[in-house]
Amino acid sequence: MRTKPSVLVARRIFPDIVQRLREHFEVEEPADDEPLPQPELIRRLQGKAGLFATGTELINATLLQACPDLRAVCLMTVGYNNVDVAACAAAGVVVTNAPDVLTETTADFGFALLLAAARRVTEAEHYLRAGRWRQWNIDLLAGADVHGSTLGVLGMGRIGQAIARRAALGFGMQVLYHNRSRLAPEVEAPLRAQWVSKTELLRRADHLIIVVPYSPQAHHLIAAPELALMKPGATLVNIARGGVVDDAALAQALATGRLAAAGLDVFEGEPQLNPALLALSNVVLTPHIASASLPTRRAMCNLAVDNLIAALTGSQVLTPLTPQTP
Ligand code: 8YV
Repeated sequence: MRTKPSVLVARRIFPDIVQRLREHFEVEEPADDEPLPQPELIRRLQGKAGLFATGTELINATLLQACPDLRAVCLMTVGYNNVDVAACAAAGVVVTNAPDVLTETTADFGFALLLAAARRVTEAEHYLRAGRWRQWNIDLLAGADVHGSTLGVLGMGRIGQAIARRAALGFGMQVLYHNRSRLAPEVEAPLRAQWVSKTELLRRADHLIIVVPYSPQAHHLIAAPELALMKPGATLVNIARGGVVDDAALAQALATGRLAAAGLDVFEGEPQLNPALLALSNVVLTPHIASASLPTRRAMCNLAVDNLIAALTGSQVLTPLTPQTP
């Protein structure tokens, strides 16, 4: 009998998804649900042909050199800034991510943060729970309108486009976007979105939502100089990656009232947070859950499993990041 290839599942996932993996592979599950530091990851990957990765594992040349049996790294995330894709390609290791399956769920959450920040939803709840609601006031917790305002989308990939559709069609917003490359006219037109320079985007947006992938070039793409260009009283939402926004500069802009509010799902150095953010009431903070609906998390896992099966049986993977051999 042929032995099944071995795969490592980096973090705890749904039991039935592990069961699916067991139909094809010898599976090692994590002993606990802690992120694996690279030396431990390397130790566990010895003799493994595949890795089911969850987005926080560091996959670089050091790991590849130390794990000669590794043939596939299949991420359940769309972001892959934790993986040196070029080094994997050079080592003959297939890398896949999980685009598309999380687009709409993540766009929903971007809107949830935008609405919560602009309309002061969590601040209002804290106020009420603290027993501070005594009477009606004309401007009690009054915020900014979302409908009919101007939305700036920084990064116009799949998730940016899903947000633009919601904004234009559902909320009657004017949508401006900035991306390194302008969308093709046939993609742009149904979104009713207009490409502008980054400076114009910052100057004109009532609400700015950040959806660019992280890369060293995107580090602190929004820092003090960019925040200074934004409209006084604007809202900022970050569902991209920690590090794209300079959190200290943002906290400062929120503390002075230069920006009215922010909604943040990702942070520099997460799960640690800049304490200045925690001290503010005009920021909605969530623990990197933009893709976290149960159906979507399951779809992300299943796509990673489909990719692992394809990669380790010599078929074409569904969503490759490394070049595929024809
Ligand atoms: C993940 C994400 O949950 O897919 C991504 O890139 O940011 C999220 O969907 C997160 O990366 C888990 O680490």
